[in-house]
Amino acid sequence: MPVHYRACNLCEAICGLAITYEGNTVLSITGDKDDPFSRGHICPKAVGLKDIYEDPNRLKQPQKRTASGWETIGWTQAFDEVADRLRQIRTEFGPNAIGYYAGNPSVHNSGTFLTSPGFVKAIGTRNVFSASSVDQFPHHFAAWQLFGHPLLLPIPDIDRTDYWLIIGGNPIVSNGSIMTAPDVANRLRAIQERGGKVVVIDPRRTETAKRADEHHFIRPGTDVFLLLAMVQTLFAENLVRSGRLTAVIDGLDTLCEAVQPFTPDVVTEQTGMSADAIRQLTHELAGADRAVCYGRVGVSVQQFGGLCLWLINVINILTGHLDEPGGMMFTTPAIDVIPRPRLGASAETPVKTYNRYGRYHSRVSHYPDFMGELPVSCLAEEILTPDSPGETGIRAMVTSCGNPVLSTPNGRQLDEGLAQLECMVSIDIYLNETTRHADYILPPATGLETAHYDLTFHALAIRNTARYSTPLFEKRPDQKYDWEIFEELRLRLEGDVYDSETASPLQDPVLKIDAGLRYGPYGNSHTLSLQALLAQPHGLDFGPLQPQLPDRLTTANGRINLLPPLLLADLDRASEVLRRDTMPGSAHGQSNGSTSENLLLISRRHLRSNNSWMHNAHRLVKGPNRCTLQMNPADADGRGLVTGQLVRVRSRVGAVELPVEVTADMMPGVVCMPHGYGHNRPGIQLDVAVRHAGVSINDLTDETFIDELTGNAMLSGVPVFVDCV
Ligand SMILES: Nc1nc2c(c(=O)[nH]1)N[C@H]1C(S)=C(S)[C@@H](COP(=O)(O)OP(=O)(O)OC[C@H]3O[C@@H](n4cnc5c(=O)[nH]c(N)nc54)[C@H](O)[C@@H]3O)O[C@H]1N2
Ligand SMILES: Nc1nc2c(c(=O)[nH]1)N[C@H]1C(S)=C(S)[C@@H](COP(=O)(O)OP(=O)(O)OC[C@H]3O[C@@H](n4cnc5c(=O)[nH]c(N)nc54)[C@H](O)[C@@H]3O)O[C@H]1N2
Ligand code: SF4
Ligand SMILES: [Mo]
Repeated sequence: MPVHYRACNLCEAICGLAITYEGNTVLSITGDKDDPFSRGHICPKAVGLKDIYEDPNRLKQPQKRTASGWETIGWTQAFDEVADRLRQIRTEFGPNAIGYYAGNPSVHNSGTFLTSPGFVKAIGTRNVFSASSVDQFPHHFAAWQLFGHPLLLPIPDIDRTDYWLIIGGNPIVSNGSIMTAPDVANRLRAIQERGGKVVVIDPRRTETAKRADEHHFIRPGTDVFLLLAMVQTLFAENLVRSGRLTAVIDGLDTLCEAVQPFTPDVVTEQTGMSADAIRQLTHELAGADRAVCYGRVGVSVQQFGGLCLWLINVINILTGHLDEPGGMMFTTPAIDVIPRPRLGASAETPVKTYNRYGRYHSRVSHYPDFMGELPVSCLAEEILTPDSPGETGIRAMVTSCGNPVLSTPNGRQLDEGLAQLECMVSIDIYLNETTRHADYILPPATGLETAHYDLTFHALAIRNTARYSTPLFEKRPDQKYDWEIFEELRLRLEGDVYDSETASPLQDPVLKIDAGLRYGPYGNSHTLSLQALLAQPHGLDFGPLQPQLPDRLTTANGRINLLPPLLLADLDRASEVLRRDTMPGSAHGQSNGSTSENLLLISRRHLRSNNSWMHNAHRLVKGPNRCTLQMNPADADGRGLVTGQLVRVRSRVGAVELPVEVTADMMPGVVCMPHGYGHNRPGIQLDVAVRHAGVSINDLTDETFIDELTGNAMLSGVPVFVDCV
């Protein structure tokens, strides 16, 4: 039986797969034991690739909304009509009248990754949004402020660490994020087997917490105070050892002074963590030779996400754990997209620094842009708020690889906004909660039908690796690749006239991948190329991460400023909240109505789900209902609730009903539900998912709760009220 080897592109772990097949049928999907990186590991979602390939609901040809329902049309008609509609709107109202939203699979898909930016540029709009602002803007912000470029993200070297502090991440379920590490469970166990320790800080006793050596509950959204107290302790107890980096860091004294008020005792009440526990953690982290402090979605989707990620980096720097084996390190990816501005810089041509922040602002709430995007929390208001003098709102949307109706705060409001658009185009494989509003759906070939090089996740991996996957199955002649869709639309939108006869030919992005490999760090001297990778179907491992500071810094002066002005200013915002006790949901917080009984809502993931879009794979959704509200027994008893009972959860923006699940895994005062459910909207074509509809957590999250510094949504710690139905 033939076997096809490829990387799974469903999550960040990029596991190697061995797929046996016959003709056009997948017979089995197992882990590729010869993949040096994933070593045979896979999770249950891998079989989802077969389900997606075979899914009768998956769209393969363009769909057009007509008075009598959806109509299948040809590709040329679809490209021409979409381009005409968008061009008309651009001519009449200007480019900003067209909005663009890119969802998560955009970065799991090299075709989209390499060609969608050209299309967005051809539209010329500033109204660009993505899932990054409900996910990892704070990581990019901190990397930019400290190291000079938002993509220069440090990765925890967990294979060589002896102390792993995990704050707001659940890698046993998520399989790791901003840390491509297939088989986290065994890597975590290896830390323990070599005498190391794993500590988790999380308002829920997660699957990762259960395997760790220690777990501490923390009140949602208060990590900034924990982290400030840790930095304060490092200074106060003389634990600062910045080692090799001492020569390149600035601002140590200013930082020491700025954190002085935040002693462990001062933050205890807010965080719910004892001062002793905070001191102990700090001593352990500082005392371990090889240690790393790592934070992920839980600390990013907060009111002070930017400060949290900055502080996590600062803690690693001050304890000598940045750019050292076993600490936070930088990758040397085979294709490196981060410029090296210091190369060739001189007095005449000074270093060109990154400046894509605050160059323009959103029309209604005046949020600053970051990385060429605006916060998705303000997308709905940009559609729904009438034009202001000299500035038009969004009248048309293009979505690609995204389901923002389920994945962004106050999804109901966005639902309403999308329904009012003059034109909407979705590049997507499903007719779902978001794309049901489209006038055109353009479905690309996907998964097993496509070639893939993981530009993003090799750059975020705990080892330097590279792998190229060829398509397993040929796409049908009437299907298009994502890059063909973006390129066809780009060519039509770039000029005022488009002539298919004279238009330049489309360029397969594989050429860019080949060039990237050849000119990358393993290219010229190590002769890496596409050809070389094709000969290595199990992928290549170039070894562990290497220290590379200060050379890798892209800051103007080649140094690290520990307390950049934007963060210093934001520290005042945090101090003020601590002083006046105005966290959302706190006694004096800005919750609705009576505050005495509110609970704080957080989210969770499940091993068998992938954000909002894999609930149509019957093998992944079978079993007990997973869309439940987890609640601590003390909170349940107080409300007379037992497991299985239907409850109504209310927030400022909406209400949902779902069964309660009483569990001591939740911190008292905190409730938790999964995100990505809510497949109960009319007009969607997801036959399996609608039978496991659940309700959407983002019908409760609040678009006005935002990290003002970075523009990231605050999804954690939303005040809610829970009553019996
Ligand atoms: N409350 C709460 N909300 C959250 C989160 C949370 O933890 N809590 N997590 C946030 C995070 S981290 C993220 S990343 C976002 C995700 O938010 P989104 O990216 O908006 O949502 P997804 O569910 O990933 O939707 C993926 C879409 O891509 C489509 N798709 C799948 N494969 C392909 C393909 O090959 N090509 C194309 N064109 N389309 C494809 C699917 O049909 C689906 O419509 O959600 C965020 N929302
Ligand atoms: N199976 C599966 N895997 C996935 C996904 C999926 O949907 N399903 N999604 C993928 C995506 S898009 C991403 S971005 C990654 C995310 O990867 P992770 O960040 O590892 O995953 P999460 O489950 O979101 O973990 C966030 C943790 O933060 C905790 N938390 C919530 N609020 C707070 C808080 O205020 N403070 C602290 N300290 N902790 C808090 C939550 O309880 C949760 O355990 O996972 C990816 N992998
Ligand atoms: S862990 Fe992620 S990459 Fe690995 S098989 Fe599961 S979904 Fe695919
Ligand atoms: Mo994400």
